[in-house]
Amino acid sequence: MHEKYDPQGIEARWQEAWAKDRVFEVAEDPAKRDRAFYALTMFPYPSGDRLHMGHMRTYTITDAIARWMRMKGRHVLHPMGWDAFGLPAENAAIKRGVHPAKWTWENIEYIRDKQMKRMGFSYDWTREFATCSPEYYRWNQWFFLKLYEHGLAYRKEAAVNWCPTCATVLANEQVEDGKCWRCEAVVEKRDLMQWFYKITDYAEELLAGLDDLDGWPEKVRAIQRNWIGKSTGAELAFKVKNHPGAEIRVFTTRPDTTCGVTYVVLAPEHPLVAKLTTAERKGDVDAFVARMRAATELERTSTEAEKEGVPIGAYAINPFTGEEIPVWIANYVLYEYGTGAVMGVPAHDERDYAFAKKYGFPIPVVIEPPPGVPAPRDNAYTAPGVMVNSGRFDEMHSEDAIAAMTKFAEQNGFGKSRVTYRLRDWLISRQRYWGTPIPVVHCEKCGTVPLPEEQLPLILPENVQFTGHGKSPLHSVPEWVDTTCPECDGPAQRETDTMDGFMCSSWYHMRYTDPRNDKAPFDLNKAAYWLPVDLYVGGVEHAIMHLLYFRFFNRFCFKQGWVPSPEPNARLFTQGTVRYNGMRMSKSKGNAVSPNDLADEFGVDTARVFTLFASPPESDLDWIDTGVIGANKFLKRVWTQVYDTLALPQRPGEPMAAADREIRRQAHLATKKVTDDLEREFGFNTSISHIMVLSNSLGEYLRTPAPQAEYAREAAERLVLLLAPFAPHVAEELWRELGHASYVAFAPWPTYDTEALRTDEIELAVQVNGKVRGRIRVPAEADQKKIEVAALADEETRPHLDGKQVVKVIIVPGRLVNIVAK
Ligand code: ANZ
Ligand code: ZN
Repeated sequence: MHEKYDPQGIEARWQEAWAKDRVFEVAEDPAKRDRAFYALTMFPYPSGDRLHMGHMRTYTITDAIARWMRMKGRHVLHPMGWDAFGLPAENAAIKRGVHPAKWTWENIEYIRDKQMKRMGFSYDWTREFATCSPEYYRWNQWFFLKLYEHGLAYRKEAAVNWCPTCATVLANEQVEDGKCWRCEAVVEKRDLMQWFYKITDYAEELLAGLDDLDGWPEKVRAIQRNWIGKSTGAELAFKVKNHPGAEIRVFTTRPDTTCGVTYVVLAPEHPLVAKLTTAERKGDVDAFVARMRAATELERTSTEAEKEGVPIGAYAINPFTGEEIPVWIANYVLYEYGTGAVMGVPAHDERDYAFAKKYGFPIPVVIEPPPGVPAPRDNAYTAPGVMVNSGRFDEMHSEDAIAAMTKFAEQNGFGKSRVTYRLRDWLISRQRYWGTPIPVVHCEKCGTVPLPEEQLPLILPENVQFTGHGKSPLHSVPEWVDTTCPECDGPAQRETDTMDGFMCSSWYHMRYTDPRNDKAPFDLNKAAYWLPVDLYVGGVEHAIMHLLYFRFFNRFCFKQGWVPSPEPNARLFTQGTVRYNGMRMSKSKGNAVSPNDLADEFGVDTARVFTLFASPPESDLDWIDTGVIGANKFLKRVWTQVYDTLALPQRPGEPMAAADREIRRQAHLATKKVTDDLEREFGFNTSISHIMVLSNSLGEYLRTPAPQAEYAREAAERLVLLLAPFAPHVAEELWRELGHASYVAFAPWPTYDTEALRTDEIELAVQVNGKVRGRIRVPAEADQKKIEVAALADEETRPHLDGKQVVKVIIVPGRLVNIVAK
């Protein structure tokens, strides 16, 4: 009998057994279809930094759920893989001369073998893949071609970060405080032809779909709603004086304010700027435009940024009033949003008010506050009200005027109602090496030609130079770049942009359902069997980009009939961050707690239990070293208790005593509480504390004069079963010791007997100043305080206390309560 808890020994042994018996590998079994459960954690980027407990927490959360689901009889798919393309690999190549592939594969091996596997996560490792392998990224290329066919992939000019010294394009992450990460030269903007996915075509359905995602945190849905940013309003055309045929189209959410427009503003990039600027204004305007191009969008439009602009010398005509108003350009108008032009209404928009004050525009009021509401002093009135100075629309309610004026504009051919989204198309081009090559060629004769599917995968060449200078490293391989056109067989050049890494993570959940398929990205039946993902766990920092692209891709595939649901996952769980000494745990802050060190010192079950116990999974967690020791002591205690239980002599025929009834009650009560807490909100921390209570009760029971083997065993078995999702290795070991021949990982989750939960109650008489006034029923083990509260709350007794003050409550145990009142 090995009574000493030797975590490293048992952990290695059970991990080997799970692998040997392939217990977590799953296939599509038709008989289990209704019980299929797909648990997925956002897969890691195999960087040079090793995983710390902040990462491990996420995997532990999903693993605990996956294990719990198996015990509940679900058929669980729980995969793991590697989001393996990305910039750090390329930076390592530039800085240290290691090839990105070598660097990446070495990291994967370390993290998989020395870290993930050691934690005992119940993954089906046969489904593992890395997105940087051609077996995976060929399907990125295939999806690109499908999107292209559907008009959802296109090329247009867009700005990139450009380092003039290195003569190279920089990723956003390589720009630090506006300077190059390598040479610190000031970064410039350059326009290049780049590839985009037309996610804006899906804006409305991505927005509407959020309403049905009730398994997602409201916080994440709100972030996405805001990012998609739907605005309803009107597009209005302003004619331009002395420019017959020219029209400035503005987007406004407030067409009701149009009679109060005192200027019109174009974005500096707007094509009309060049056309409408007068000769006298050209110098100032060109200088302003150049300055704006150098600034980032954030700098230009942040609420703190001073609003500034210059007139271009042209005049627009208000389509409602016929008034002539000046045309300006200004920093705050975004070219990419709406129509890239706005009408300025100083009296009813705060930004316009400030701008008008600064540059001296008139501020005519066209909406009065409703009667009784004061107009603001020295500010815009932005709420609805009564229309004034607006001709035929006067006296209308301004909210009705929105529709009425839009209709008028429509009837008179100068406007229409319009919806705008803040969402922009997804720029997928990266001028880098370590990504999926975009499968198109550029032919002088045929233009842009997509590769035929049979030519996939288009393999990333290996022999490239990483200098950090000049064009993308792919340009250093002319034998790869120079090719023939699939259409005309003439000379052509390959596209040298690679795809954004988010492409890989947009459909990986589909690939896990059929990871070795070399005929298609996945088999439709397999996808239909497992999808949608039942539970997706990851960081809230992915609320926008990844989770939006993930939804976009899934919706695209759903439209083609490739996946069974429009949304990729039913439930989303975002875990809190792990802090150490008050700061977010990270390698760069030097406060990363290594899972390997914990495993060596305490075993991984301790690391898992502490991680889940220290705080609710959605909250931040403060790593406390003494807490780890506490978790370790708890497991040691459970260990000893199970062996003590096994050592009890059998005494058949013994009647059930009060202590026996109590330990049985505790065992069933813990079962109920853990089950309820897991069902409700993944309450791992409270679940573990219920298990601790059960362990305390078992300890007490074992110290009573005559504990019975039968009841101790029932409590011990439940202790082990309830602990199994959290501390799986300890649980497997003790389960075998308790005489079970199969894995606890698949043991049925215990149910509870409501009869066993009942406590014995006793009746007590309640006296007020010595006279019996009522009777109460309380649990036999109720303490003084509980009895007192129950007596004072008793319906029959209460009237006799009216107007009196309770001086003292005397309890005669088992018999009565006497309330002394004056
Ligand atoms: C006139 C007006 C009067 C406006 C008023 C508001 C209040 P959201 O809700 O964010 O969609 N706008 C339109 N296009 C713009 C652009 N490209 N760059 C910067 N601002 C732009 O905001 C829509 C409002 O933002 C529009 O309605 C327009 O100002 C401005 F009392 O038009 B409004
Ligand atoms: Zn051609």
